[in-house]
Amino acid sequence: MSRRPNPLIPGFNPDPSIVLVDGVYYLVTSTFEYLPAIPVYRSTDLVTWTLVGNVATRPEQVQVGDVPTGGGVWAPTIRHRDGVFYVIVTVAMTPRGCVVFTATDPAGPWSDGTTIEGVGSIDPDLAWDGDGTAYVTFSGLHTSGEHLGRHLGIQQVRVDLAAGKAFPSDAEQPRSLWSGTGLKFPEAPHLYRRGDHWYLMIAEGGTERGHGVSIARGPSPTGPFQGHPANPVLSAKGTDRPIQNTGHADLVQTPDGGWALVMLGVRPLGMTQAFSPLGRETFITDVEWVDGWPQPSPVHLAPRDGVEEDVFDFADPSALDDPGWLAVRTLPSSVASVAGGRLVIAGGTGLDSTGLDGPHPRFVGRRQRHLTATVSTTVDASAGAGGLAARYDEAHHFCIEARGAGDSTVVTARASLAGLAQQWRATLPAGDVELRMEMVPPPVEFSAEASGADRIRLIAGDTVLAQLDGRYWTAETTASFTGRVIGLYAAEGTVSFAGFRYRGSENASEDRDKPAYRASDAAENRDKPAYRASDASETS
Ligand code: 6LW
Repeated sequence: MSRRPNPLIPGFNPDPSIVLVDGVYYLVTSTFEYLPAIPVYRSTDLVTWTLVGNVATRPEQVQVGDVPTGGGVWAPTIRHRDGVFYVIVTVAMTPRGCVVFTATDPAGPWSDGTTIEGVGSIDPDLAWDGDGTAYVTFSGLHTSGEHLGRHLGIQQVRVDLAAGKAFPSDAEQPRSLWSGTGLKFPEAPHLYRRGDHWYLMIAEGGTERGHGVSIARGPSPTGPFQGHPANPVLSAKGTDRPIQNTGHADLVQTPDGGWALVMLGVRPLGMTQAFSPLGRETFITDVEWVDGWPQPSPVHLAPRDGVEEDVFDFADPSALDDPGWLAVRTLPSSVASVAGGRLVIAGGTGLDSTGLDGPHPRFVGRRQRHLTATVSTTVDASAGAGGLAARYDEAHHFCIEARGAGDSTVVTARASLAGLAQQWRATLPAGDVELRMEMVPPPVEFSAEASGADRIRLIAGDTVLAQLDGRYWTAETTASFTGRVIGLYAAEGTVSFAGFRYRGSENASEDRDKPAYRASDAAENRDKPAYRASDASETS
């Protein structure tokens, strides 16, 4: 069995879809209310991935400016035909609805996007039959309107992609297809042709612990489909595997002529109750064909070794053009600018809407990709208030905020969850202050401390302001589809930052089938900062 890294694409990267074109893989994931939307990752070996761009780099493409939390860009599918790449996606709870974007280079630019009238609901897939007729197969969940929450199972329409319409015939109402074994939320359909069969793969059981992948096959893209006798063919439900919630998969051929599934999953930390700090990430597993059916292997944990670093000193005025920066409901360039070796953010005027509790925070951030991570910045808050923040959504974030106070700087650590907030304060000398967040997995032992998620320390200069149990900023507790995004923000006035540094690593186990955390790792880690220079030289 091949040993590809897992997570394949770590951090906030749910709902992966993948395409292979001329020996190159492109993979896209969901972004919800963040911009730019829909990252495009590129690889030639399914191991090393580069973020080459994003599909929606212009706000008009997705119109998420006022989208409610939980809405926005859900579950793209990427496909290729006749030299053109297609991404079809639902921009949930916005007028854009089901949109098809095209590009000849997946790094961009992508088109403005055409809304496909007649495809409501979520998780659209795009496939063509031998005649070139395009089929959109989707999950019939109503996300708005009088039937909000109603689920019509897996549905399909033929579409005229250029006109942006389901076929103009009264008969061409969405048709119901095979919808799994009866588990809740049949979704994430993808259609494939292999040999004499068309395969309809779906997710069912919901995107939490019951999640799984089920498959059916039939003679045509419209079916009739017959389910695999042993569905779901992949699920971590009820197992003690370190990767849970596996589902929402897409099938692809591997460089060696085999097959693989990419799918979403989470890495829960803790004990019987467990919590996933990074949200839903992208994983991969091998697939064998048995009696004409795809049989995925269980998904193994295999984190990459070594230390990964992103260091921005802002000497480069184009630093914010890096495609990994994200902002909330707007582009990073609308929130921040880089000048004179610093990143500058001006706080908003209406604090209710522009603070971290509001829908339009003055915040630019990057995905937390490792369970052990240190993020730091150097801030000058002499003309305002702002600092370092980790965000899931408006109701779930923590931060370290510096505020100029004449000949001193007041630093406040704040933890906010579900409308509750606690803060810790210290007074430091005026001028630049170093702010730092350190995240490490919990110890593995029977203790209250071990039953939570990661341990988080919020630090200003040499002062540890707060230590948090990370369980309150996880996929399981935030009710948000996003993941942890950590970055820089301003609450008031103008704040400037002399750098942004991210260092992440995994305590990879020798035995890749076992959880990555051992009691011995935890005991070693408990009382020390997440990184020492010697860690880097040992592992890189
Ligand atoms: C997505 C659905 C799902 O549309 O979660 O896990 C939804 N799968 O297929 C949001 O990511």
